[in-house]
Amino acid sequence: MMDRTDTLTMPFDADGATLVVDDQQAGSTLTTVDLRPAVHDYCSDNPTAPECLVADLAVTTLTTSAPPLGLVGTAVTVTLATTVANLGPDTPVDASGSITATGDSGLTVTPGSYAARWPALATGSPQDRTDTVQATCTKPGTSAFSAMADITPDAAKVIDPVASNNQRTSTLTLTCAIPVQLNVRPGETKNQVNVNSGVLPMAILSTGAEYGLPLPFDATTIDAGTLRFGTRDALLTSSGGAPEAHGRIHPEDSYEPDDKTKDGDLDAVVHARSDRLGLTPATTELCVRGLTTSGVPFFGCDHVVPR
Ligand SMILES: [Ca+2]
Ligand SMILES: [Ca+2]
Ligand SMILES: [Ca+2]
Ligand SMILES: [Ca+2]
Repeated sequence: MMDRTDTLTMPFDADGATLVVDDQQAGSTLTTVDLRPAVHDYCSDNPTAPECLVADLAVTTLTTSAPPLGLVGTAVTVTLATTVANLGPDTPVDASGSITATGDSGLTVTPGSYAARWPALATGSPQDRTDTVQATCTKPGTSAFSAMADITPDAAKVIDPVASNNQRTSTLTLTCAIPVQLNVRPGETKNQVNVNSGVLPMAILSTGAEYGLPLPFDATTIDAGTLRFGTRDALLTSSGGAPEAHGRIHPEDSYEPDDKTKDGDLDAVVHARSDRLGLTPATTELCVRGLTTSGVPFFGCDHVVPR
């Protein structure tokens, strides 16, 4: 038996993708050759050849945005905005790439990656796309989120002469609060609030991982000066809300959410002026956010009946 080497010569086709060698007598495929690396090598060496194209593709912007405050165990939506451009000279060219999002050890991010397509990307006509991912904190405080976008020409005959602008990253710091249990009007289940006047008593409870809360919380560690009371939207998306009316917490064994039992450990009884809470007759929920003395954010809510 002898090995033999044959050479198959064919015209150069810059759009060729695969070469299939068939054994016609046997009716079978002998081999399939990917021509793209050969085309790419040829055009890299001869970018001015008439069969080849030159287009500097670039990821020109990548921005990431998220709500100012998330909750441990609850996903927030992070928005990734990407703009890509063809800086020429040849135009238009089809391009593709990926948008990838990752978090540090305190974050889970889904989905982690999107395949991106930018068809007929032309000079002077950048293309935008927006992707969203869900990020969930597994610990309170700050976590690092990072996104990356890249672009590459689809055709092997298109040479991108500048590699440094083919990829861009964007980072974001997410802040997540420990979910806590608030009890509006401890000892009363109706939780009626006069929206026009009065000082509203509430208890922020010291809890274990109970009442559906993912982590334990010691309410006696609250930094009273950081407390804000208001609607969920006002507290999670802006820095609004009413402060603690006396600027201090009252450590006291207050009522559990059933408004009947006391469990023996100290909670934080707090107060806020009702007319500063931003409640309307349609509001069904009053919330609190703040920091512990060691700077850990927390957030919790209870139902209310404004009148
Ligand atoms: Ca480029
Ligand atoms: Ca109550
Ligand atoms: Ca407790
Ligand atoms: Ca207690």
